Amino acid sequence: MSVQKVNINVAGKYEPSVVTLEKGVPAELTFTRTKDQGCLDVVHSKDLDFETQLPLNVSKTVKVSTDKAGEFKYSCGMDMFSGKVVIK
Ligand SMILES: [Cu+2]
Repeated sequence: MSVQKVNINVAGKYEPSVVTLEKGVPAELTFTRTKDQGCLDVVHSKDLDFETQLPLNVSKTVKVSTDKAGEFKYSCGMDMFSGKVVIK
């Protein structure tokens, strides 16, 4: 089965800030922080059950379950910046 792979650039915000995934197909989000700004050196999601450090200019990949449809949030370490994953 193919894997849905999405790259998210972290530079003072998440780009793209909304990612749409197909339900039931394995998915990976790859975060790359390219700006040394704010507390974006951690990205985490209670909804999607991941947390990872984001060293500058190092790509980090997290697996995302797509078993459930819906809208799920992730955010920076202090929950100031957020992005959204839409599964449908
Ligand atoms: Cu923050």
